[in-house]
Amino acid sequence: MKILLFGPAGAGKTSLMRTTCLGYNFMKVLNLKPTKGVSRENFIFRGIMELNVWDLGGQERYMERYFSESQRELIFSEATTAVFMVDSSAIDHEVRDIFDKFLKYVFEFSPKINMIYVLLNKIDLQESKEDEYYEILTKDLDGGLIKKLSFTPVSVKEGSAQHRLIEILDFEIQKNTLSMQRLGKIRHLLDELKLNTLSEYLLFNQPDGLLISSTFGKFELKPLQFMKFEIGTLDSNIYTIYQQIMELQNISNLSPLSLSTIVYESDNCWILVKEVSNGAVLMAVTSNKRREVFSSVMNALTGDSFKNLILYLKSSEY
Ligand SMILES: Nc1nc2c(ncn2[C@@H]2O[C@H](COP(=O)(O)OP(=O)(O)OP(=O)(O)O)[C@@H](O)[C@H]2O)c(=O)[nH]1
Ligand SMILES: [Mg+2]
Repeated sequence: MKILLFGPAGAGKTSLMRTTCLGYNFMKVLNLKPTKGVSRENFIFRGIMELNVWDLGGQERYMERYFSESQRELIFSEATTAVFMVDSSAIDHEVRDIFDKFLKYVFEFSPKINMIYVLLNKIDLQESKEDEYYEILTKDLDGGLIKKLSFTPVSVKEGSAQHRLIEILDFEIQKNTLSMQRLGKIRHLLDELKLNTLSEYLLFNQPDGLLISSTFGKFELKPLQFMKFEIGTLDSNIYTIYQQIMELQNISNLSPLSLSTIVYESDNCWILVKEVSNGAVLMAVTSNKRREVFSSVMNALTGDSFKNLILYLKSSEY
């Protein structure tokens, strides 16, 4: 799926893409350099849909190039989603001309697009004038055209821009038969894991941290911030102890420690977190703390249903 991220320099396009698709926090995008021309990146969104994001650097010299006769078709064709973003704290009347050209070429070269999303960004700033920008962008626009535009005041800093982009992309998932099939299959595999374990399972995508599916169905959750396990002091410590114990027991073939499952304990349940493959993290929440329940979850996480899930996630094409 080709996603166009378009708009004047400094609007926040790259910030939006990195925070949404790579799970970066805002601090990490504070000092981004301007994007040089076209930057294309691939992401797996929500674990089921491949995105090809075209993040188009907004400096004037690049704009001229995108609209030039030799390039416009390459840039604006075959897009499934088109997003136009502005910095509402820096009103610039010349952006209207860019916006008009953008609309013209998107509709001309990607005729399947029936909605263009306009994000009026940086409303966290006091000097933000999103209403004024809305007027500038829509003044004297044809009524039929306005119906094909969806304006949202947002802030990447506060998270509402990411929320809106996720909403837009979720809508694309719903329109995409293949993605819906994948989702159905994953849900089925989770339901199989759940069988006889008295636990609920949630599967998260990496790196965006979004919920792929769960035995509860789909619901709003904050993205999972999952750091890859790294051999730190505690781990290497444990490894040394483990090594010694194995020596004491005369076991020579020492297997590497894999920290693939973490267990959390609360007063009334266990929560197990396990990396499924590079791209996904599974969470199991038990309904109580009985010993049988714990061992049934451990069985599930090491058994065939889990293997089927891994195989499916590895095999499926987007
Ligand atoms: N206050 C505030 N700053 C933001 C917000 N979104 C982005 N910024 C900042 O705006 C600056 C420009 O962001 P970029 O993401 O590089 O903008 P861009 O649209 O990719 O710019 P070009 O690549 O030149 O087209 C960065 O310093 C961001 O930290 C926001 O919602 N609020
Ligand atoms: Mg950029």
